[in-house]
Amino acid sequence: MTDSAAAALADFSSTRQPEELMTEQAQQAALRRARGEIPELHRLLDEAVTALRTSLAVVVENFPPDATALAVAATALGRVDPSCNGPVPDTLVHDVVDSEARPYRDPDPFHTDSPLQAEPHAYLGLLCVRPSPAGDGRTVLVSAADVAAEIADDGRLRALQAPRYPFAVPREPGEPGEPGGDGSSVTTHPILTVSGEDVTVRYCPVRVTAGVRSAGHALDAEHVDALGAFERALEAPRLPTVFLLRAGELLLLDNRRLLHGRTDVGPSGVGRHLMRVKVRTRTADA
Ligand SMILES: O=C(O)CCC(=O)C(=O)O
Ligand SMILES: [Fe+2]
Repeated sequence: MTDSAAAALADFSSTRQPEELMTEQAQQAALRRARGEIPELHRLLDEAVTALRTSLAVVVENFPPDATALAVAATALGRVDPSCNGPVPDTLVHDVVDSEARPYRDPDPFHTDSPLQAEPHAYLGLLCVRPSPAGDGRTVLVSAADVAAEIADDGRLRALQAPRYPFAVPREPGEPGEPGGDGSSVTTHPILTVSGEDVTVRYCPVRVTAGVRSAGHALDAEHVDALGAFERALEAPRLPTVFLLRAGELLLLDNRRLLHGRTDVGPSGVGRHLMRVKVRTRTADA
């Protein structure tokens, strides 16, 4: 994005708060105005949407570090959903901040976001406000299609497609027991779905590991074997794309066709800051 478009978007955003953009109607109205007032933004967003559909991820450079600007741009992809974006309800833009403590600085292994939802969010936007000065905390991406090709075995791919994989649902604070500990709080889904050329994925290692451990949801040997093959494929060193998101870079990604994660963050990386939005498409999953 050019300096002048970035300045115009920052200016546009300075007169609006993210709280004013909670409804789809307000989001669309703001996007229409921004597109009208900033023709270069209009073109850039159209290009980014097209690139995202074909490449599954796109980085927009020189984006203003602003929550309203992020929400307005993400509206080009669909409805920016304030529900289920981090622990606080009604969060349009969630601040991803690496805390001093482990495990926050440990590697964040490959996952998709919103894995417990009936329809996980179609797209994510991650805007880097401040990277780790040490250059760690790098972003890793791998496509569901590449993982399926790595697994290669039709029987295993068929097994991964069964809606039988248990994802542990964390309990509300105050509820007794471990997540998924007694099998009562588990939701089951396919992990990898191959439909012609289109391969989609839903996976979160913490949730699946706890789900599989839960007594009431024992998987049979065939599905355990397929899950093992999936997890090994995620470790294949040549598959991931690894890069450092720099300040002002906005990563838009397809949350159903890519898994994402990040490498570990050393002590000097505390203060790394991303802003995150989650986007639903009108048909839920077009
Ligand atoms: O910290 C990162 O780079 C990724 C964070 C992440 O996975 C997320 O916010 O969904
Ligand atoms: Fe994530």
